[in-house]
Amino acid sequence: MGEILQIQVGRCGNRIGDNFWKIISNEHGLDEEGKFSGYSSDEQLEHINVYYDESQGGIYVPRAVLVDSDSALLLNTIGRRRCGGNAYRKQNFVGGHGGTGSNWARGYYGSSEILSLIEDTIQSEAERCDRLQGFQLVHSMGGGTGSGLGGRVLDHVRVSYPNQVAHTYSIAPWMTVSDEPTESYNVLLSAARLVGDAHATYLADNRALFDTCCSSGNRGGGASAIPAYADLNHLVSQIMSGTTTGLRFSSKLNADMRKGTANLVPYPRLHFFVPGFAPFTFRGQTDTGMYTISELATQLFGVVRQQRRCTGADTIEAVVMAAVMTFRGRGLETDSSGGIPLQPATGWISDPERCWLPDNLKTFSYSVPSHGLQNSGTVVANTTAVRDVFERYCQRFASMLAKRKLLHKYTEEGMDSDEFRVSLEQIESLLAEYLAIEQINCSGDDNGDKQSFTSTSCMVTSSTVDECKLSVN
Ligand SMILES: Nc1nc2c(ncn2[C@@H]2O[C@H](COP(=O)(O)OP(=O)(O)OP(=O)(O)O)[C@@H](O)[C@H]2O)c(=O)[nH]1
Ligand SMILES: [Mg+2]
Repeated sequence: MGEILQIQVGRCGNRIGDNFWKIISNEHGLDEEGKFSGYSSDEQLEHINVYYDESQGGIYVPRAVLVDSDSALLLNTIGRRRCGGNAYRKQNFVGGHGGTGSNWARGYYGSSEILSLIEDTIQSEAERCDRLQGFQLVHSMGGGTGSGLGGRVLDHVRVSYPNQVAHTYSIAPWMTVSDEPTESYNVLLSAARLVGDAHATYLADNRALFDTCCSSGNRGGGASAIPAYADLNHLVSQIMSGTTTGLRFSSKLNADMRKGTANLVPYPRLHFFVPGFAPFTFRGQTDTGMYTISELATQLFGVVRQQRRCTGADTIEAVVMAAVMTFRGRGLETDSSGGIPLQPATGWISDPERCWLPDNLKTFSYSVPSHGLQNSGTVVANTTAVRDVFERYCQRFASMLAKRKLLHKYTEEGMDSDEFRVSLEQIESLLAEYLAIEQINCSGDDNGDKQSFTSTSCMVTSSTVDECKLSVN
């Protein structure tokens, strides 16, 4: 299978990217130096080339470019250690001389020196590949580096590698976790770029991650009841490991980046996915439980249904257009195509006449278990509930823009204030497209059959927001 290059940008992008490598190195049997010490080279190394480059001496090096406008932070957090298979190529660390101060424009229009270093590093990685299939950007949408410089890097790969696929793992901010006033600008400016430049965006929402950690009861081991970034990152990395399983391990239906999401995207712009993982575990904990497919599926459907949205007093239904579920572990039952027949009791409509996409629930199973678990499942859903994330920043963005608040910070970096208006319009039109889907859904299909859609939809109500503050480590 073709190779994938991960580009991790900014503090959040690098922390999560680093966690991802730790988890998958473990799943592929790589020790802390990147040497294979697993149980089955057939199973664990068959597709190792997708994410790792084999260097001299049998060391598997993560195919990653690590970028931060603040090089000290990058080196202090990641560069000084070599654990969990993170034998990064040291020349792939690209750092600048200071952060952006949470300013998208400084990240996007800032130093051309760092940009050309990044481009050169990407090029040398691409030249090492036999058949590069695509890029995977990991970044926060709230930080100036992750959003701005991350967006610039995405522009670059789309222009310079037009035949390759570009996916992003994008972390949406949440005010309880961080409340930099410029975050609303950064999120929407970033989202506007993702609409046109990414083929697929896995949207990890800090609000949903935080709520999941808060509502999951006793953390055990005397750990604090308040989730830290490391707890949220544990969940995101599990999701990333789950969503990339089909790219890294064999199944009857081998997937690549393009095929893996083809069934999820009815229209190219509507490519923002809500991901979920089951069973829930806290960071550092394992779960030796053996779950059946239907137990896991029930939890995963629950994750999708938990995506809630509230617009004023109205309760609106979010529509799940399509979803992919991946199950992992030994002894899972599959059908002849590698898929898993789910019981109708899970409440998913499979009638092609009534779905946004034919065959709108794909299931796959893989025998290699997730790190620390016997059985697990991951869901990726294309649901109109993502409006929730964008809407909560749209209003703030528009009101700050109307008062021209903090605009000078952006225009000082060479940004035209018109770009704010264009980005806002871009996101508003995206929201209108999602809304149109909900309205068609509410008014029924061509046959006027409203009831037929209700089981693919999630009732949305106001989400309970845990007000505890995040302790940042
Ligand atoms: N889930 C998660 N979110 C994070 C983490 N670190 C920061 N964030 C969120 O990301 C946003 C800030 O982004 P950073 O990655 O810190 O910023 P940056 O990309 O380095 O950009 P600068 O503003 O230039 O420092 C805020 O919304 C934070 O809540 C992390 O480790 N995990
Ligand atoms: Mg930073």
